[in-house]
Amino acid sequence: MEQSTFFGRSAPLCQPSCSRPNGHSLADRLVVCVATPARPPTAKVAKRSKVEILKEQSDFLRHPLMEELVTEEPNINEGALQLMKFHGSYQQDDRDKRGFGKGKAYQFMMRTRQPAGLVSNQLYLTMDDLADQFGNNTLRLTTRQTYQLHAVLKQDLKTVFSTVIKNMGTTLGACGDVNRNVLAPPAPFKDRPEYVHAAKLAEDIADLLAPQSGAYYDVWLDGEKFVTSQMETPKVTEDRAFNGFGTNFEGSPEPLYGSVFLPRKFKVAITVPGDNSVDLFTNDVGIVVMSNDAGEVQGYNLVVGGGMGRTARNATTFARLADGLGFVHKDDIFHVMKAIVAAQRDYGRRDDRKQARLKYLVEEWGIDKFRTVVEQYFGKKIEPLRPLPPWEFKDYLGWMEQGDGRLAYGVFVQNGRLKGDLKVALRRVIERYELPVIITANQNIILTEIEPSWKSDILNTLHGAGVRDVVDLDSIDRTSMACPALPTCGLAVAESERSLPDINLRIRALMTKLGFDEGESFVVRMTGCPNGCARPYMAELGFVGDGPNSYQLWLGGSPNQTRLAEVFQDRVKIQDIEKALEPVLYMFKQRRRPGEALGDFTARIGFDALRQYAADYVAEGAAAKLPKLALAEDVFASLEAMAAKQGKSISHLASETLRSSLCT
Ligand code: SRM
Ligand code: SF4
Repeated sequence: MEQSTFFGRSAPLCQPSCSRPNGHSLADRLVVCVATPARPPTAKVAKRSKVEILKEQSDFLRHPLMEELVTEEPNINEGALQLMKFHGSYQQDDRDKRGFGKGKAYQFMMRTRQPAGLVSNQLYLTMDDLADQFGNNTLRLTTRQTYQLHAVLKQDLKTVFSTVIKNMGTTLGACGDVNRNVLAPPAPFKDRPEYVHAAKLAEDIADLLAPQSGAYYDVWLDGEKFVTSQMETPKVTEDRAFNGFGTNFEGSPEPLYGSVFLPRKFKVAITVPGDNSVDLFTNDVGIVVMSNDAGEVQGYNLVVGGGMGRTARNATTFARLADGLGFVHKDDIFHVMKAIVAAQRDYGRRDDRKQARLKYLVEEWGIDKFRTVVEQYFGKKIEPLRPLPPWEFKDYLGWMEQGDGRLAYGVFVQNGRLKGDLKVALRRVIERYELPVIITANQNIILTEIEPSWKSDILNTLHGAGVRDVVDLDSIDRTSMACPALPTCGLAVAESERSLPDINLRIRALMTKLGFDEGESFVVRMTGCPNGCARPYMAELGFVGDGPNSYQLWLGGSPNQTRLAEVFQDRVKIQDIEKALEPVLYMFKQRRRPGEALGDFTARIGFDALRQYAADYVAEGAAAKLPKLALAEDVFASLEAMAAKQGKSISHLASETLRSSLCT
């Protein structure tokens, strides 16, 4: 029998309406009602951002979008484009085509929503066709296991949306102030129940938190509600309707979100102990499936308040790792998720969108106060976190046994861009063998349900298109990611996807010059602005665009994405990347501990030491241009021995020693 827990304000004993519809009666499960938390005062109208008013006046995301979609203009107005995000699309313009007097070349980006990155064969072929017919012949696999289709024209939107919906896809809630795509490991293993459970839970939570008003079908299917939305797990429907503790707006078409939805986007990732293929700590909510020794799911560890987004020169915005919230039992997961969402809904900032993510609420309140408020909406105590093994990053590339006699094959897609021969070859094998696929949170794709006898044909087809096998990949490429940035992203201040491949090659060349082994590697991530879409603040080496052709360098993230990086240097021009990196990499090579990763090294050694080293560093080849100095032989010999001992070059140690004695 579960422990009864009274906490917070004095609460009445539970009324029947408060018992959870989970089969337990009050006799065998003493649930305690807690009064609905007081909402922020209504007497004084709080200041609200413009987007809040637009949401409220939209009739649950319908107007003015419906009107704007049928005008002759190539674009839609501000009100409509804000609503459009909730439907899964952004208005953009091709920034390469901007020019004096030309006006903007308007186009739309459409994002799908696919819990756990699972894509049916039918949807894969549909998206592939849509990219050719209505997009720019490419598809983008995203860092949240979804597709982005770029360059759709306004007049084609309805065709594109309705085609996706009718082919078992959806874009509802892929963007906007709602729950976004729910991540789960792209593990194709049929004999690992914890992974199967994580993927199913991703789907259930996506359903639980999906907008309910029907506006999506009104806009894109003229009101015809498509069958996919009616197939949700019965417990999801039941728990969504439950309103024992003030999570729901009774009678509202949006029972959880209400008419103004959430203050900001909301992101959830699910994983199993030890597998950090989803960058768990960067999400608003991270869920870890906890099983017993027999492999039966017992419940979930929860972390909350992660996020990457920053704004340039605004120190009140920052990347943040999620904090441990606690453990909940298996049957309670939907209730606790609603409770967390309700806390963010009611207490998240609505006056300033730059401060509106859950991470700022958790930061301001502290995790204990946040937990207490969540418990009020949840109706019971959240238990302490249960112990976990260390985290590991898994990329799911190459051949894998599914555990049911079939195989899966993880294909590397540089920066997630499916195009050209690769796109054609993938389509060929996916169509020929009717393969479903999984998109990873690292912008790659996994072909699944492969019979062993198909393997050589699949490999021949892919190799023929230049697809590199996992063993032939450069290890820097393999774990690196870049966001789309230019030319489609309206917020980009620097290149990203188009620049990173070349920068990776330059980093590899520098490492070769410095004598690193060929297999030496670290996690490199790049974004074209500080918003952090490729999660650069978790990388061992992050490039964050801070101006045209200019980047901040971030160092110190861990290889398993559990530690935040810090900014090491601002405004590094793209042509000066080697100059900035060489001292860091040289010091790493000289002074690392056996097997130490770059991110762990830079975090251990500290930025002061790194910067001092860089200031004294004499780049290879540069010595010829510097003033010469003759030394007595015994001094040189001592210097040489000391330099070897300290892992420094002789010039470096000489400059450092002389500077400290002469320049104080
Ligand atoms: Fe992102 C906005 C692309 C994952 C943080 N993101 C954008 C927009 C829509 C630009 C805009 O608002 O006009 C970008 C569209 C670019 C284009 O041309 O396609 C964009 N974000 C992406 C994708 C495609 C990057 C990728 O390389 O895959 C990812 C799509 C994921 C998805 O399927 O939903 C993507 N974005 C992320 C992530 C990573 C994640 O979620 O794991 C983050 C950091 C985590 C987080 O949310 O804190 C992220 N995107 C942002 C932000 C900053 C949010 C903040 O809290 O400040 C913005 C700007 C905003 O929301 O105001 C943004
Ligand atoms: Fe655009 Fe910035 Fe996100 Fe890159 S990180 S896609 S530039 S918003």
